[in-house]
Amino acid sequence: MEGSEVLRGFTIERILSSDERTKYISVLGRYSGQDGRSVVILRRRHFEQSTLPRLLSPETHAELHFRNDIYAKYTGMIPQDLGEVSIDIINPATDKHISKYEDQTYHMVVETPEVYKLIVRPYIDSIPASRIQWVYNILEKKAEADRLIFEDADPETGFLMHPDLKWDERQIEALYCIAMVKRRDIKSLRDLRRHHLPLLHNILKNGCKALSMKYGISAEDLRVFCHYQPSYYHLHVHFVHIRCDIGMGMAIGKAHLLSDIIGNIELLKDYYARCTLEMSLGEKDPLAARIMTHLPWLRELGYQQEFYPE
Ligand code: M7G
Repeated sequence: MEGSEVLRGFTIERILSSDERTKYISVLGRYSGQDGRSVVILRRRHFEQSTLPRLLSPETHAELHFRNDIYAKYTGMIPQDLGEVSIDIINPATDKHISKYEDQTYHMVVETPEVYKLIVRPYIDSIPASRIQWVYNILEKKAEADRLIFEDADPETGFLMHPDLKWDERQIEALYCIAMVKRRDIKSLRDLRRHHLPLLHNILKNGCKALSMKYGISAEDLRVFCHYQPSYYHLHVHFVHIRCDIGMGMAIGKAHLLSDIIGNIELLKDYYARCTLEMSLGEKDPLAARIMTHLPWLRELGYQQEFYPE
């Protein structure tokens, strides 16, 4: 489906989440004639400085609400072409997608190496490879090849850098890019060991350099981090402008700075095999359900999970 056709036949089932501050709403629905469900995410765009001369001109029609002394409030109708929204569509959406975009309660979960081995890793291994088909499409240049920012083709230490789905490349303060590693055997930061240091150093150094060359941004203005847990289990690194507020995506218990990851592994070669990681998990995340199910027998084995509610 292209252009104006993209929302034809879509009926709303329910709102998954909405955020007034970031002008964001995610909606669950169906396309007529299709069995699966879809998630549509709408985001209002921030004002671009270059459009201000038009926004603050008679092209904007203003209707007065009230006037009081030196204060006045209006509702403005801005020129049609400046009122764009960003629309992301996931079709068909899996239960995991729906839970990811759904408003929910979060809890802190403590993942010891045993919990990782006994619960989390089997869960990761049970996820169908098709969930990261979009990653393989990027690596094989079957998708987004025209959006490629940088490529290091080395099979061990190489990566590809692209603008993230969350960024439309309009405003530098909203910069959000993603470095996808070439090799396919690293699921998450839990798999990282000392022999991966050249890969990690390469991403940090040449990822920042590539963004500096393409967008003129300096390394000091970038947060460079991995998520744990990530949504997609193929190692990738987030590069985000320091002024870009991505909410939970950069919260403690989710974002791990790449420079910290490197430092930890430099101190202890198998740090991420031995450390306990505390993380926030949404109640509707399938992994949270697994951990809840398995905790009773882990407790019998002597495992203490103090923070997860009964
Ligand atoms: P994550 O840490 O696995 O999950 O990061 P998160 O969504 O909880 O942060 C995956 C990153 O890949 C996110 O920043 C997504 O916005 C981004 N992403 C997801 N998809 C499906 C695509 C895609 O098709 N193209 C691009 N360029 N980025 C994507």
